[in-house]
Formats: sequence, C-alpha cells, structure tokens
Amino acid sequence: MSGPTDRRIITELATHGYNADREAVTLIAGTADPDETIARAIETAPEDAFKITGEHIRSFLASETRNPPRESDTDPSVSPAEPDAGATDGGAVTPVETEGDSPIETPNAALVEPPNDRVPSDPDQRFIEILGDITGQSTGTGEYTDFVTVFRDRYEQLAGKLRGRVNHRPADAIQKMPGGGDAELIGMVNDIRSTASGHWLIELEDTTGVFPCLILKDREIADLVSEIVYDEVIAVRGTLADDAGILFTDEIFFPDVPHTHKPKTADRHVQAALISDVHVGSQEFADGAWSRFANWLHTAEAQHVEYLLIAGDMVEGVGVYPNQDKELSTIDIYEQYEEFAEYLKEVPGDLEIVMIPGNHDAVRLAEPQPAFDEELREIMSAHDAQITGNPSTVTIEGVSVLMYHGMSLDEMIADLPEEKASYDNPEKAMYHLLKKRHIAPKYGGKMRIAPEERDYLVIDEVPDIFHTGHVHKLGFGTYHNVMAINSGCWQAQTAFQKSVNIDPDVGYAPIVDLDTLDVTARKFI
Ligand code: D5M
Ligand code: FE
Ligand code: ZN
Repeated sequence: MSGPTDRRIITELATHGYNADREAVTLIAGTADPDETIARAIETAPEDAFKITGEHIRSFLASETRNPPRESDTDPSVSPAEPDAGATDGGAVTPVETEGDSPIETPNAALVEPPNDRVPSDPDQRFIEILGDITGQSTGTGEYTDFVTVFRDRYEQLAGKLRGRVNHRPADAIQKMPGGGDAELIGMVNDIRSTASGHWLIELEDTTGVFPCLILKDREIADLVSEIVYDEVIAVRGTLADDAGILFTDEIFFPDVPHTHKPKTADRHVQAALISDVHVGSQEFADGAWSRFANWLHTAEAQHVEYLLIAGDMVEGVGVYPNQDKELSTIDIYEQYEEFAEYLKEVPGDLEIVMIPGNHDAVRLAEPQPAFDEELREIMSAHDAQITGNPSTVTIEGVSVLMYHGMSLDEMIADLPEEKASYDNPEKAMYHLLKKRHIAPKYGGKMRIAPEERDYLVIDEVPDIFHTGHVHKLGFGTYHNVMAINSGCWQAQTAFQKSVNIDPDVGYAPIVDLDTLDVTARKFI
C-alpha cells in the first residue's frame, strides 16, 4: 500500500545509497517482514547496482521461498480491483454526481478480463495541427525591459479585442478633458481598493498613464469588482467628475468570448480522452485506475477514442515542494519518465497522443513552458506522441483545443469569491480565464511568467475546447459555447493535499465527442 510503509522503504534504501523502482517497493512492502527483505535485497544486490529493481526482488524472493510476494497489482491484464490500495484507490465502482453537462459513466463493473476488441483506427482519417507552441522561440533574457515589452504586448493584444466595443481615449488625454463629460478608457488593472465609504477604486493604466475609476458599491456592476484581478486588461465607460480627476464608472467590459462563438466540430464520430496529472513516481500514483483506463481503451466501447490529450504533470518530479521526497516511490526524475513511458505503453498503439508539461515536469517552471527536451522525448518516444509547450492550441479534426496545465487556476480560485471559482467547480475558474482572454492574467503572486517579446499567454483565438488540469478536480461545462474541461488526476490525496483540504478526483477520464462536443466523464476507480 502506498503510504508510510513505502516511504520508510524508500528512505531505508536511500540511506544505503540505493534508489528503488515502484515494483520493488510494492514487492518489499508486501512481504511479511519488509525490514528483513530490505536487508536481504541490499545483501544480494549486484555490486555495481545503484537501484533496487522489482526484478531483483522477485528473483531473490523466488529463490528463498519464504515471504512470498503478493501478486503484482500493476499487471493490466488482471483484476480491476486493487488488492491493497486501501481507501485511496479501491475497487469500488461508484458513479458520483458532478456539475457537468453529461452523466458520469463507469466501465462495466464485472469487467475482469477486458475483451481487447478494439479495432485499430485508420490513421489516414486523422488530422491534427499544433499552434502557439513557444518551444524554441523563447527569447526572454529576464531583463526589466522584457517585462515592459511583454506587458505592452498584452495591452495591445487585449485592447484590440475591446476597441470595437468602446470609443476609448488614452489616459493622458482623459486627464486633460473637461469635467462632467463621458469618457471611455481601456487599461491594465494597476490597483483595486475600497474607499472609506465602501465604494471601489480601480486604477487603470495604459501606455500613456494611469486613471482612477470609481465603482459605487450599490451599482449592479459592483458585483463584477470581485472578479477583477491585477494586470488584466478591461475597458470602462462612465462620466468624469467635475474636476476630471476620476471616472464614475457605469459599465465594465472584459475582452471576453463573443456570445455568438460557434464551435467547430469534427466531420465524423471520433472521440478524445482528456486527462492530466498522472504523477508517476508518487507513492499515491493510482496505477490500478490507470490500468483500468488503459484496458478500457482496448475495448470496442472505446473504439472511437482516437486521441489522448495529456495536460501536464506526467510525473511527480523531484523537489517540487518541501518534503516531497518522503512521498516519492521513484526518486530519480528520469526513472519517473521511464516508468511513465511504460504506463503509456498500456494504452492502444493507434492512439494519437498530445502532451504538454506541467509544474511537476522537468522543464522550466515559468510560463509559457517549452515542451520536453530531446532526452525526455526519447524516453517517452513509444507512441510517437506530439510533444508541445504549455500552453498550446491543438486542432484535432477541425476542433481547436487550448491545452494549458492550469497553474493560474489556483490563483483565480484564491482571488475570486467561492461562487465564481472554487476547487469544486474548477471549470468556473476556467470561464474567467476565457472572459479575460488570458491564461494567467495576474502577474506576480505565485505564478511565474517568463518575459518574452510577445505575451504568448493571451488567448488570441477563441478555442472550441479549453482543457486544463493541475487542481486535480474534475469539472466541465460551457462558457459562451466553449467547452471547458478540467480533467482530474491519477494521484490519490497526498499528505500535503490533505493538510490543505484538497480532495482530488482520482481516476476519471473525460471523453469528448468531437462531432458534438458532448462530454462523458468515465470513472476508473
Ligand atoms: O497541484 C495539485 C493541487 O494542489 C493544485 O491545486 C495546487 C495544490 N498544491 C500542491 N502542492 C502545493 C503547495 N506546496 N503549495 C500550494 N499548493 C499546492 P500539483 O501541481 O499537482 O502539485
Ligand atoms: Fe498535478
Ligand atoms: Zn500541477
């Protein structure tokens, strides 16, 4: 079982200078006396070994006949029930309710030997194109001037989306206007504060200066203040005070997705599975659920699932947050990718796979994140996956999917009131990113944003599907006809997540019909 025993085994082996693979840890934990097994494993390890492998444990246990190991639970061809996963990844197949558009479906509970009756699809029917990948295009040097450039570009791109709706004037021109008249302004949010009498003062900045905008607390638009974040670009319309020093705001505009947005759909019945946050290398990786998912993909029922999109956090990584090493089943990052590659081999070979990195992956943390480097691509080469940056737009059979790992969702959920964005409804946080037409509107805070020549995080084209992960919660719904899907995870609750009350949705795969954009979340726990 993942948990304290595994942690102790890894630590014990590490103190003797050995890494261990996940199978070795599982096998050791399953013996009657794990300490004795560790001692024997070390004693019998080949001289040049730096890693204790499952193969090694199996061979010496077999030769000793005592402490027989239990059956490995990683074999995808065996029972769907986890023999030892306890409460975190049990064999129960209970559908749960979500706020999504469609019901949750579970695979056939009686499915013990999956039929393996999927007929490989015809790759000639497919078409896929990737846009907006910054890999290899990053030019930022981290200089102050780069930040000025990226902010200016953000302003220009988003102001361009607002210009059709307001007849704006630059801040310095408004400062010179006579008092009492109407004025419209497009600016980046520089400050938000409440006044002594409970009204709101928002300072908007453009390339010419800063202008204060007052929003009276009893106006209907005051409700919008709670969803405004620093550094986003908005427009306002209002009346200047008599001394023209402040704008009494009547209307607020976000760059937004037009209500008339008509998503494109595929010309044939074809489906995509959208997942993220696999976290291989974590003791909490739900290998049983993963194998059930992979087995299901081999069935005729999953015949039309021809695409698998993975929105980051392939592996648990190392040193991502304090004390993480205590929850690792594999300590070496490259071995984590090797294990991930093995798990990926469980899914049908005819699937077209697209992968972007997340904050646990071995690429730079600052967004936009480039794709995995050559060494990691080589490790994960089995399916010839499309490997691209975070974020990227992938067009599949005409349907554009904006894939983003989702780090800014934490910030949106922290800043917005519960009813506007929450961990229980991550799709609502996604709606706000679409409304702001920006992947990570707020600069600073916990987000790291790389200064580049362009702001690659502006959502320039409206996608048909917006796919994120990161918060480990399943949620989906539509915003102005864009299907927003946050895809849950394959990692049971970690000690850290427990300490902050994150209750992850483990082992779900939302399946999208690309011809209708209908979503069905399937549960594999
Ligand atoms: O993130 C999974 C979720 O847990 C996501 O909502 C962030 C949150 N999380 C995880 N670790 C931390 C720390 N150390 N501080 C704050 N929030 C955290 P994942 O990227 O999979 O770890
Ligand atoms: Fe994650
Ligand atoms: Zn993450």
